[in-house]
Amino acid sequence: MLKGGERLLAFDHAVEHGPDDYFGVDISPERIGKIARLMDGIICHIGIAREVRAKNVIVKLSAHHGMMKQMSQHLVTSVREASDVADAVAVTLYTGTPDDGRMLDMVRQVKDEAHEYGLPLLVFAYPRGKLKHDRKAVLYASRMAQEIGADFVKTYYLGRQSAKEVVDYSFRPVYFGGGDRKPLKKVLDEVRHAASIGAGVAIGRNLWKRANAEEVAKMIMEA
Ligand code: FBP
Repeated sequence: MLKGGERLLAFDHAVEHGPDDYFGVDISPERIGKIARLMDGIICHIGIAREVRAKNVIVKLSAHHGMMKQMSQHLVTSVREASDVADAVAVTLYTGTPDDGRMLDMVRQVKDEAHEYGLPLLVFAYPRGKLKHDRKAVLYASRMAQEIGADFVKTYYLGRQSAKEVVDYSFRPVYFGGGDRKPLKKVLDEVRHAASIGAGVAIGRNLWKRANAEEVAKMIMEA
């Protein structure tokens, strides 16, 4: 059961980003599952969720894919379908996009159904467009997600000051994403900092893209 503060593997990139992210990397469910089991759990889409076992399986119900013209997320999995394998469900809300009103409707629908099934809802609160990596936009999105009923929120780590602000203004557990490939020392520093302010992490590319991902997973768990 998710409590907050966990160190999770994020693996939705084969949907959200596409081959540019994973070409040449072993993303078999066997390898992804192995990495997830070294962590506190995994956030992934239903296809992978059916193939892996982990302490916490958080099924992402909404998707955007790299060939879509519009920055929007659409429901691709129902709560009922996810409930066979999920410990929690997740949707992404892209704030500041032309379609964000519809994504708010999606949050309402999913939240209602998830709670009927006794599943907590994690909202990826992600500003998009010019404000994608703007401190105030990240703070706004993550606080708003909680006020509209998210049980957990995940957003961008934009440095120590921003992360602290996000947590200070939160009344639900926060997870920070890992972001694009960066030096391992930086990843571990961010994990430590997140933990020091009571937040968890959900790390994707900085973990599964590394040839020594299993070793890195252990380092992240021990950091
Ligand atoms: P990363 O650690 O690879 O950034 O993964 C975390 C994550 O939240 C993924 O779940 C998601 O696909 C990605 O970040 C979103 O990143 P971006 O904003 O670059 O599309």
